[in-house]
Amino acid sequence: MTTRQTEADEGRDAGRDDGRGTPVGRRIVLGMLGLGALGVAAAPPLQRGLEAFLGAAADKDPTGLTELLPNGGGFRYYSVAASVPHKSPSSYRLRIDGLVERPVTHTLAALRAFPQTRLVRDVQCVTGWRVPRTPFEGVRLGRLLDAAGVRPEARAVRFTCFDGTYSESLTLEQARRKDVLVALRMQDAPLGHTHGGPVRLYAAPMYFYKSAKWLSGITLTDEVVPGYWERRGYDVDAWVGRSNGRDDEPTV
Ligand SMILES: Nc1nc2c(c(=O)[nH]1)N[C@H]1C(S)=C(S)[C@@H](COP(=O)(O)O)O[C@H]1N2
Ligand SMILES: [Mo]
Repeated sequence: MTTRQTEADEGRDAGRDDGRGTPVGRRIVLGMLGLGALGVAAAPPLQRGLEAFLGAAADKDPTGLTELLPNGGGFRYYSVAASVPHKSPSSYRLRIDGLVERPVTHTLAALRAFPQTRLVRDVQCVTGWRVPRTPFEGVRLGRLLDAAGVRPEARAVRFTCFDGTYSESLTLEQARRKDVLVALRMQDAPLGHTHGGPVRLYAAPMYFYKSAKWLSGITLTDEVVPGYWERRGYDVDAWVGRSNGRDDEPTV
C-alpha cells in the first residue's frame, strides 16, 4: 500500500496510456529531444519559438525528462494542470482578500512599484533535485500583507493560482518571514511562463512545492488550509531538511 504519492508517481500515473505501455509523457518528450538539439544550433528567433513549444509540452511532463533539454537550467518544469493560460504583463492581476482591512487587486505595475528584494539561495524539490544559487526577486509578502491590513483574527495565508488547480498555504508567521517573496523575477530575468510567470510565490526556506506558480490569489484565513500536494501527503510545514522525512541540507 502506497503511503505517500510523489510528484513523479503522479506524473507517471497520469501519463500512462494503458496498464503496461510506455507513458505518453515520456514518448512526447523523447520525440522532442531531437528538436532540442536543433534549437541549440538555431538562430535566436527560432530558439525563442522552440522554448515556447517546450514550455507547452513541459507543462504536460511531470516526469522530469525536460531537464535534459537545452533550456532546462537544472530545473524541472512542473504543472499539475494540463494547460495553463498565459497572462501578459498588462492582463496579470493579483487579488488579496479574506481577513484584511483593505481587499485589493494589484496589477504587475503596482507590484513593481513596491520595494524589491533579491535573494540568492538553493532551490530544493521534495523529489530530490536541487538547483544551487538561484536568484529570485520581488516584493516581500509581508509588505503586501501590511499594505492590505491583516485583521487580528487572521492566522494563515492561502495562495491560489490562475492554472485553476494548484493551491498552497503558510501560517501568518511564516508568511511574514523576510525570505518569502511574491516573485517577479528569477535568474535575473522576468519570470517566464514555464516557471510560473508573470508572478509566483518564492518561499526560500521551504521545499519548492510551497512556491506556487502562476499566483493569482492571496487570501487571509483563520486557519491553515492544506494545499494541493499537502492534501496528497506532503507536509504543511515544509522546511527543507526538516520535513517530509528528508534530510537535505537547508536552502538558507
Ligand atoms: N501552480 C503550480 N505551482 C507549482 C507547481 C504546480 O504544479 N503548479 N509545482 C510545485 C512543485 S512540486 C515544484 S518542485 C515547483 C517547480 O517549479 P518549476 O516548474 O519552476 O521548476 O513548483 C511548485 N509550484
Ligand atoms: Mo517539487
